[in-house]
Order: sequence, then structure tokens, then C-alpha cells
Amino acid sequence: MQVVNKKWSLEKFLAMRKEVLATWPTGQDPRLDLDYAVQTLKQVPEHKNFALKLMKAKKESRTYVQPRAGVALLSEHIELMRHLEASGADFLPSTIDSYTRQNRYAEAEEGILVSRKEGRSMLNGFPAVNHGVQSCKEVLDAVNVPLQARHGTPDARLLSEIIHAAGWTSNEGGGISYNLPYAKNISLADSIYYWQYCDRLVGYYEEHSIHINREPFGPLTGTLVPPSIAITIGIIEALLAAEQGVKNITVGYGQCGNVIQDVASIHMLQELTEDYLKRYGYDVFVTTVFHQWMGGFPQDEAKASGLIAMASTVAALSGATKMITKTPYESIGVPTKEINGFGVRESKMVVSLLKDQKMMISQELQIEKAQIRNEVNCLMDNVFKLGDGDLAVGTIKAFELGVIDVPFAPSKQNLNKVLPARDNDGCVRILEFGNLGMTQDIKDFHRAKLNERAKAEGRPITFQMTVDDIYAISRGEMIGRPEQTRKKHHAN
Ligand code: 8ZB
Repeated sequence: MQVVNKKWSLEKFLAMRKEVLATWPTGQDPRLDLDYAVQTLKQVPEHKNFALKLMKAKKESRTYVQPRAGVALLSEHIELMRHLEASGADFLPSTIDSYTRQNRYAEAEEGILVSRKEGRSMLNGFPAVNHGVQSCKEVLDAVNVPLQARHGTPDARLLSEIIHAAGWTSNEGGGISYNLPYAKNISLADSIYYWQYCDRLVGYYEEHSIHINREPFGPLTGTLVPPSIAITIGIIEALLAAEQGVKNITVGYGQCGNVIQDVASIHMLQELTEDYLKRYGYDVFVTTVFHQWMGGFPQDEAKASGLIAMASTVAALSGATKMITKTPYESIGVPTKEINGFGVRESKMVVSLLKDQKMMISQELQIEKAQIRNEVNCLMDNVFKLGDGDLAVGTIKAFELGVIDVPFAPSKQNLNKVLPARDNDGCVRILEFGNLGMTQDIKDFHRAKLNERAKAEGRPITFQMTVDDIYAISRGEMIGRPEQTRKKHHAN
């Protein structure tokens, strides 16, 4: 299938819509009639509209807080949402279970039945497709803040239809960011096509004066993803969404660890996404989301809390519009509602204390920002070149060739030749470039940075650094130093 970056005609969208709604009985609900759905969305009060609340957050220059959460049964899910709202969540999620993410609705149904029998959630999220429009609307009616679906679904067409028709005004995901980290061998062309559908649906609602937010999944694999690679993918997904008519986009980034690099990344994520959208003629309201550390967490709850507080500090100082929280039970698994609320309260405390402070502009910050800008522009130029000007064509080719390549992705759609490692200040750099579309100048910069670390540690630059870095934070260190260097640092 040849996928191009061109807005779908209404006819094409409506023809496919018929097929999509026929794939599961809840798709036949009359509430999915588009005129009816427009009315439902029009009745959502302003303070429960995700897009409008983000505009308010950005105007106030505040960092709003949102957890992840979802359970199998409707009444328990509502209770969970209310608990998190009471804990101070500014935005609510509904994390969707893994069966639904893979369009395995029959197994999700079984999960609901077993959950009822067992009296506890046997799914790792809320199966929104099985529950259907009316139940999803009951979730929204039970709370006083906007609701968003958060998932990891390469083909989220039916899910998106149901949640929006229920009045949920934000959807996370994208053709790249909900494929590479979540699927093994779904073609990128297919997932980009499916997400064009989800974006076209939002475009339809925007044409009917309803504002809906869309959010690419910024952290990707969550494992030492170099900022410029993550930002480039966010910009690509923002451009693809804008072409289909999306007007309100939140681009995301997962905390890397070095404070200056993280602040520089959020600044550039905001600035470059706006630049590219404007350059290609789109009028979109852009905000940012900072994800608290997405890699391995320490088991000790107090140490995990330390990491959460540090992440909140950086998010606030960076001026990110929103922050996704973790909990002290991260290393154990899906959190209880109590510990999830704890994570929200802890995070909110920090952003609240820091609401009148921003990161000081230093020379180091400017250098890091210039470096990111240079790398992103370089990757974007290569993508457009590969596609002969078409972003969808170029993106698919870029991943085939490894011109864009995400570290540690399980997907066969990704070349997997890039390897990251931290430099001597803890910034995430690129150790192995594979076929990444970057200039010799950029490669030299990364090499020089890694050489500083190699020298300090008295070992050569090798894959061992990458391995050590993957485990470092869960062990309480930013940089995975060899045993000897760590002792030396302690002695000083
Ligand atoms: C890619 C996101 C992974 C993170 C959390 C994991 C992890 C997943 C749920 C959830 C609360 C859920 N996560 N599913 N948190 N409720 N149903 O997403 O723990 O931190």
C-alpha cells in the first residue's frame, strides 16, 4: 500500500468508517452516528475539554499533572478516576488494556468476565471498545477534569471512534510511536495509515467546531532514546496529524536524566514542532508533555520517590505544559489507586513549589539547544529528501534504511543499529550511529563527548557503557560507571 501525506477526502473517510464500525458489536451503537457524536461533544463543558485546558495551562505557564490508570470494570474504573482527581490530577487518563491495543476484543471480553468473577481487575487497563460509548461517557460524567485515552495501539480506529463519541477530548498515539515500541511486525505503512484515519476523525470534529487534543507518544522505547531522534518523530507525527485536520497537539519527551539536556529538549520540542508546522502551512496549537523517567526504577519506594521528585523538578523548570507521573511501585507493576494517588500528590507538590521558577538560561543550555536543533533539522531534511517531498513516503523509507532508528525497539520495522550511551555529564549521546541520517560533524561531537567519559573511566568506548547505563538509575546512579571509577568518586 502506498501511503501519502495527503488529507483524506470525507468520502474516503466515511467509506472506511463503515468497515471500522462493523468490526465489533459496540461499533453499531447509534451514539456513533456522527451528528449525534458532535452533539455529545458539544455538551462537554469547557473545563472538561482537554484541548481548551491545555491552552489555559500554557497561558498560565504552569505544568499540569496526569497519571496513568485503568482497570477492567466500569464501576472500579470510575472509582479509580475519582480517586486520582481527588489526589489532584489536572488531567485524567484511561489506560487501555493490552488485548484492546491488539484489537483482540473477544479476549478483552473474557478478561471482563473473569474480573467480575474474581472481584479484581484481570486486565492491565480499561477495555473501552468492549464497554462501548455509553459506559465511556459514564466515566466522563463521573469526573470534573478532561479525559484522554492512553494506550499503545497500532490500529486504534475503532477505539478512537468510541472514546471521542463518548466525549473524551484527547487521544494518545501515532503511526510511528504506537507501532515501534508496541508491535513486532506491523508494517509502518499500515500503522501510519490507521493513524491518518484517527487524525482524520479529529479533523472531522474540528470542522464541526469541536476541539480535540492529540498526543504522539514521545518516550518511544523509554530506554536512553537520544533527544533529537525522539523530537524528530514527534514533529513527523505532528505534521501527519495536522494534514488530516488536527489543531491541538501535545508533543512528548521522556526524561533522559541530565537536567540541562532535558530542559533543552523540552524547549526545542516546543520550538521546532511549532516551526515545522508553520513552515508547512498548518495552524496548530502546540504544547509539550514531560514523562517522568520511563526506564528501570529502583525497587526501594523511597528511592523511587526521589526519582519522581527529581523528574517533577525538571519538568517544572523546563516549562513543560504537562507531566505524566510514575509511582513508587513502578518496579512492581501496575499501581494500586492509593500509590497512584501518592505519585500524583508528590509530583503536584513539586511543580506547585516551582510554579514561579524556570530554568536559568546559561551558555550550556544554549549549546545543548543548538545541538538538538542541528540534529533534528538534519534528520528532517533527510526524511523529506527520501520522500521526494512527501513526509509519509519519506518516513517509511527512512525507517527501512535506518536513516531514522530508535534504540531498543522490538519492531522489525526498525533497523536497530543505533546504540546510545551517556557522556561524562550524564547526557544521552549516540555511541553507534548505524545508518542514522546525521552529518560527520554531529558524529564527531558525540564521539568527543563519549571520549571524555571513556577517559574519566579509564576504559574504551564500548557497548558495555550502554549496558551499564541501562541499569544505572535503578541502582541509584545516573551514569553506569565501572566499579573502580565509582569507588574513586566516593573517595573524593
Ligand atoms: C508505556 C507506559 C508504561 C507505564 C504504566 C506502567 C508503566 C500501564 C497501567 C499503568 C496504571 C495501568 N501503566 N498500565 N499504570 N494503570 N492500567 O504505564 O506501570 O509505568
